[in-house]
Amino acid sequence: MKADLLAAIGGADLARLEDIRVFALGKSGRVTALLKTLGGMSPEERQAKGPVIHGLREAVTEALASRKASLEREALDARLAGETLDMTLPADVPASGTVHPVSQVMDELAEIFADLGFAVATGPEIETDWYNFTALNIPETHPARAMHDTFYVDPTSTEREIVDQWAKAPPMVLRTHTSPVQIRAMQAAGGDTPIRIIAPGRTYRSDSDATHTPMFHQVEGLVIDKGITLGHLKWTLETFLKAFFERDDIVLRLRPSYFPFTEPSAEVDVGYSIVNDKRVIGGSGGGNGGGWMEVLGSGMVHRKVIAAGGYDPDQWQGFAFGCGIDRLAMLKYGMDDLRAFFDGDVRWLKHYGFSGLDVPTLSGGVGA
Ligand code: 2NM
Repeated sequence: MKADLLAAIGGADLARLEDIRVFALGKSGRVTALLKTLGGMSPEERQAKGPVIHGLREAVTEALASRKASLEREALDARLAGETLDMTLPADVPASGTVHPVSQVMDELAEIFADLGFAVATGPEIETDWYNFTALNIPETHPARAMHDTFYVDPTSTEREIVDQWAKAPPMVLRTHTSPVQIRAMQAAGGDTPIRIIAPGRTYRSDSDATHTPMFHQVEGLVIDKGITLGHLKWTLETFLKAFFERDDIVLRLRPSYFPFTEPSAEVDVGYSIVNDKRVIGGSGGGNGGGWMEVLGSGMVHRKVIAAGGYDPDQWQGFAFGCGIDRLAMLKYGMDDLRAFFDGDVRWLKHYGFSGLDVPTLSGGVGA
């Protein structure tokens, strides 16, 4: 039996080896059966046959183990011989993502205004008519409320949630600006603390051409305190624009204008110069072919808006401003078609995308 088993083991592959193990050493295996006979033997017989049977078991066990080890070594050797690694091949560089220009500009805004003590505030994109219009002194009859400008949440929708909401508090709109965030921030502050915030985010208007997309990004700023003047507004915007465009020769012009939520209101123009036949922000504002470009809307927050935010307008004043983030990005990074911003074409992103490590601060240099 020993000779037969050892011969079989010597010629077996891995699967066959397991069969042989079960055949010889398994619960009802041949060697196991022999071991069981030892119990019924006389002491003399057991003394004679015991070592032989145990020797058989050891020999088979050892042969199985050594055959298994040598088969596994052979398999590994074969694999190593087959799988060669060419260390001279160039490394596979993983594609790295880029920061979208709108995200980049949002980061820049947050960084610059953080240096001026402004926090970033956010709020819902689906708003009530009250937060989007009424609180901002935009009367029922104002053209900004007309259907062609504002996206109303569909009152005829069969969506249960929308129908319920409409029944409770009509009507809901996609916010047309981020100003409702400022009203919410004023209410949250409780009417007795100064406020310095910017509110960046998505806004929606029913408008679409080369310079308008139905969804666009806006940033608005709000300061509420006692004794705030137009001077604070102008200094803040000048400081911001110098940091944002990374130039010291920024010139500003405040032009009287009208917004329902500010009084007085001013449009903010920034001077541009002509460099290589192109408009570049900085300098001029008139001479050498340069001129003015409108970049922001601004003003002193209207008494009614201060009151809607829960502040006493006889004690608290404030200034506010707003502008399109997409437009700021176009101006700073020389992009021309706004629609390309939201096409999701990665070739465009490859060209204009950012590493995310070059955010300017007030003191210049790379942001923390
Ligand atoms: C602008 C222009 C002028 C503005 C006003 C407010 C608020 F909430 F305080 F009333 N937030 N933003 C504002 C003022 C926005 O965007 C062209």
